[in-house]
Amino acid sequence: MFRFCGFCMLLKALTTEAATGPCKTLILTRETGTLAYSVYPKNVTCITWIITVPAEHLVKLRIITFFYQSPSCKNSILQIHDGQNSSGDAFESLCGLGKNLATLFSSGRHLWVRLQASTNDTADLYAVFEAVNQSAVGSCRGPKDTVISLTSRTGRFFSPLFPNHFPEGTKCTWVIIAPEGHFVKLRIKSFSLDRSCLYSNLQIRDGQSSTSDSLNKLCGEKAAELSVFSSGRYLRIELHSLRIPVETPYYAAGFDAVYEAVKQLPALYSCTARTRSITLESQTGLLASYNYPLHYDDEIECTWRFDVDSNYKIQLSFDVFNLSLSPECSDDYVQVDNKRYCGSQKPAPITLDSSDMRVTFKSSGKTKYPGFKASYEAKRTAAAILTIVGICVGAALTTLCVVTKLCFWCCRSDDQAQLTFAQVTNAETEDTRIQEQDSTL
Ligand SMILES: *[C@@H]1O[C@H](CO)[C@@H](O)[C@H](O)[C@H]1NC(C)=O
Ligand SMILES: *[C@@H]1O[C@H](CO)[C@@H](O)[C@H](O)[C@H]1NC(C)=O
Ligand SMILES: *[C@@H]1O[C@H](CO)[C@@H](O)[C@H](O)[C@H]1NC(C)=O
Ligand SMILES: *[C@@H]1O[C@H](CO)[C@@H](O)[C@H](O)[C@H]1NC(C)=O
Ligand SMILES: CC(=O)N[C@H]1CO[C@H](CO)[C@@H](O)[C@@H]1O
Repeated sequence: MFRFCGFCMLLKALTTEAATGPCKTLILTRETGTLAYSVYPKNVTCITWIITVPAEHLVKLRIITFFYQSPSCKNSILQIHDGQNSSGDAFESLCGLGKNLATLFSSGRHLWVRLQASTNDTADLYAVFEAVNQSAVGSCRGPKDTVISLTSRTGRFFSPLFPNHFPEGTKCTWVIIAPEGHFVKLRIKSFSLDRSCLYSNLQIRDGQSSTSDSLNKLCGEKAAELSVFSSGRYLRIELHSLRIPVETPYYAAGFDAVYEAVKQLPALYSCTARTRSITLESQTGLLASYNYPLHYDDEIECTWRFDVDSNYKIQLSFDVFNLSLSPECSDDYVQVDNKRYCGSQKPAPITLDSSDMRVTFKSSGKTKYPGFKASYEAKRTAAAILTIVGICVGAALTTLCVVTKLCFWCCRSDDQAQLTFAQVTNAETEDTRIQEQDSTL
C-alpha cells in the first residue's frame, strides 16, 4: 500500500544514501536533519546514523514513515539506542506497519539509529530529528518507561515539552522520595491530557511501587488539580499515553507539577482538596484553613456549615489568624456573617445566628500564608433556655403533683389496711372465747 503511493516515491527521491558496505555509518552533527532510506531487494541492507546535537540539548527524533515488507521481523529491524553506540539503552525496536509514527527524546546529546533489512525484503524509513533544549523536555526522556527518582526537598517535573504537545506514546514514572519522617506534598499546577480520556492519563499512587494504593487517576482537560499528600515518604506518579494511528491524533499540553517534602500532614480538621465543603455537627470543634498547619497556597474556596438546631448560636473564636492583607480583603479572606477578615490581626470572637451558620475561606493562589485555626461552640439561645426552663418548671410541678397524689393514696391505703386488721383480730378473739366456753361446758 505505502509502497506504491506518491509519498513513498517522494521519499525514495529524498533518499540520501545508498548503503553499499556491510553497514554504512553516517555521522550527523547538525541541529536538524532527515533520516531517509529505502532498501530494495538485494540492495545492501544496513545503515547506521549517529546523531550528535550541541551541549545542553537532546535529540528529538520523529519517525514519520517506517515501512517494512516482511511477514516476520526476524532479520529486519529499526534499532534505536540512547547514546553514541549500540551499548546505550535501547528504545523499543520498531518493525512492520502500524508502529510507524513515533517521537522520542534521547537522554543526552547522542542518538544511535540503525536500519537493517534482510536481502529479499523491502524497507522504507523517513524520519526527522532536531536538537531541543533539554530543560524544555524535562526529566521524561530516554528509553521508554524509565522510573525517575526525585529526591530533592522541592522540585518540579512535567510532561515532555510542556506546555507544548507531548509525543503520543510517552510513558514516564516519577517517584518522589521525601527524607525520613517527612511526607510528599504534590501540587499539579496545570493539567490537560487528551479530552476523550481514551489515550492518556496520570496515575498518582501513595507509595513507590506500581501496586501502591491509587490516590487519583486524572485524565481529560481540567483546571489544576489541587494538593495531594502521601501518607509515607513516597509518592509515585505515572504518565501513560498510547501511540495511536495517525488518523486520530490527539493534542495534549500535558501537566506541570511541583512537589515538596513536608514535616506534617494537614490536620484532620483543616480544609483539604478532598474536603472543601464541610458540615460540622458536633457541639464543639475545630476548623482551619486549607492544609493547616501547612501554609495555604492553591486557589481554593472552603465552606463550613453548622448543622445544629435553630435553638443554638455558634460562638466562633480564632486561635491562629494570619492571612495576606489585601484591599477590602479581595485576595485571601475568611468570610463570616457577610463580613470579610484578612491580614494578621486576629478577629474578636464572633457569634453566629442559626440563620447564617456558614464560614467561608477563600485563597487566590497568589500568596502563601499560615491561614487560620478556630474553635467553635454551639450554645443554646436565651429563648431556647427559657423554653427549657419552662419545660423544667412544668416537669417539676407535674412531678410534685404526682408525688403528692401518690402519698395521699398511700396514706389512705394504710388506714384501710389497719381497719381490716382490727376487724379480723376482733373476730378471732370472739371465736376463741366461744371455744373456751365450749370446753368449759
Ligand atoms: C559507547 O559509548 C560510550 C559513551 O557513550 C563509551 O563509553 C563506550 O566506550 C562506547 N562503546 C563502544 C563499544 O564504542
Ligand atoms: C531470497 O530469495 C531467494 C529466492 O527467492 C532465496 O533463494 C533466498 O534464500 C532468499 N534469501 C533470504 C535471506 O531470505
Ligand atoms: C534552555 O532553556 C532554558 C530555560 O528556558 C534557558 O535558561 C537556557 O538558556 C536554554 N539553554 C540553551 C542552551 O539554549
Ligand atoms: C504572617 O505570616 C507571614 C508569612 O509566613 C509572616 O511573614 C508574618 O511574620 C506572619 N505574621 C504574624 C503576625 O505572625
Ligand atoms: C539506492 C539503490 O541503489 N537502489 C537500487 C537497489 O537495487 C535496485 C535493483 O535491484 C536498483 O534499481 C536500485 O537503484
